[in-house]
Amino acid sequence: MHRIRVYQGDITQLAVDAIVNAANSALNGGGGVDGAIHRAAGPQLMEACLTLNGCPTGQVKMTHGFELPARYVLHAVGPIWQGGDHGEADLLASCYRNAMTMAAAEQFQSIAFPAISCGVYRFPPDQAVDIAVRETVKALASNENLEDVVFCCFDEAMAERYRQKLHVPQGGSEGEGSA
Ligand code: AR6
Repeated sequence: MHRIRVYQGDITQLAVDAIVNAANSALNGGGGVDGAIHRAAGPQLMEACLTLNGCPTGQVKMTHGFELPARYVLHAVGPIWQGGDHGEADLLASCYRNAMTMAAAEQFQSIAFPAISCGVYRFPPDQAVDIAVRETVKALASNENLEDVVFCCFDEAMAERYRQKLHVPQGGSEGEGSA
């Protein structure tokens, strides 16, 4: 049975088939979750990323996880929020869709997403959570293999947004989604 859950903490600690990175289009590292993933994965991750010739916004490219507990990293490039009329919602949806398509192709059983674009790229979090949940639920309907989809949030406020959207009891650190 498919499970969607909310986890508050550091995505680099999760032993899943793939964690998703909120990368930039040069795939050359940065701050936020991207920086944390590169630090935890070790220098081989940067070497691997720099062979990929970047990644357009809305697209996803895959590397190994190297020293991470996760086997793979799906580098997704979210849109920079520019007011909402520059295709930001579609581009963010495309990140989730493409990551879920890749997870299906690779027959992953587990995947963890950070809140793509919700940090320095300033995407409004409520709208981002709507998009993340909508696209993953849609993709799960045609994926028999994926058993564990984790929305990993660094901070409590963001975790609570996902719990509300997924109807997980308030304050629960983890739980089943019913969206
Ligand atoms: N685990 C889980 N979530 C995290 C972690 C972590 N270790 N660290 C931060 N977050 P951001 P963006 C949350 O800024 O907005 C980079 O420099 C954070 O609280 O990492 O897509 C890239 O190179 C927030 O909710 O990503 C790009 O240039 C969410 O992750 C740019 O930032 C995303 O925040 C991408 O910006």
